[in-house]
Amino acid sequence: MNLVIQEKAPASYLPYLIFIISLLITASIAAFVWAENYSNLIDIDTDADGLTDYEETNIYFTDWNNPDTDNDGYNDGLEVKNGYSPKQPKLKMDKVDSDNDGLNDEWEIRLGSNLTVKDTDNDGYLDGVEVMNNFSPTSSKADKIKKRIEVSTKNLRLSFYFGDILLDNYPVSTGKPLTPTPLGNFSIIAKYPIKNYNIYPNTKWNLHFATVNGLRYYIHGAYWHNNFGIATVSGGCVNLRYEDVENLYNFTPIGTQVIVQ
Ligand SMILES: [Ca+2]
Ligand SMILES: [Ca+2]
Ligand SMILES: [Ca+2]
Ligand SMILES: [Ca+2]
Repeated sequence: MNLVIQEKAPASYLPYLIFIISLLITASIAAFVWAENYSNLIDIDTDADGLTDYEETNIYFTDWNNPDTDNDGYNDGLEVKNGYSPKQPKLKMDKVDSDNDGLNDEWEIRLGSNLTVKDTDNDGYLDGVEVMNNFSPTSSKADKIKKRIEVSTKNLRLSFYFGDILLDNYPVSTGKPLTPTPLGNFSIIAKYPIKNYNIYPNTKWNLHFATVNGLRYYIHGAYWHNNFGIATVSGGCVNLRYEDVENLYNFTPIGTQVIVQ
């Protein structure tokens, strides 16, 4: 066989051919080894805090060489897992706005925007202003993105969506069996920062979502009980913890769809 090949290929080209083939083989091996090492690098967790170096550098902006970036006694990975900021002691991630652009760190991470850059898509509008007004913080396209609130009266949870992305999920308390929360497809009719409900004055962050048989139903904060996610205690409204309801209120425009199941 060798003889046949030698006869077909002129002798003067043969060394070049062999050289090029061996070069190609070397290059493929090098590329393979590099890819292996690179993928290993992405998985490396130098300080063993549960977040990879890649995540620390590119997503959470924590110190990849210090397991407790904010020095509060809890590892970065543990804090992230439990919804706490690894950058600010004792604060939940949705209460920290690292770049002061109006969008909290938790929502930045869920939306894929940068929590250290005020205007991720560089279109002249702050990330928080865009999300508040239903625009994408990561794309300069002018298309609006629909938000949606879903309430489960069975699981006592409220889910808040930005398009297909789940922004947040909160425990709620809905109507008691004799005064149930109306089920169905509604939308936000009006917003009131403060309202007086009979014996509960100065109630904060009220989203009017339905009027049934002359009765108005709201999603609002409740300071007089702590049954969120545990029991139905309301006269039909959807009660949220004060610490949760402010973000929801601020980022829910009139007209937002509300589905109660
Ligand atoms: Ca780490
Ligand atoms: Ca910490
Ligand atoms: Ca940002
Ligand atoms: Ca922007």
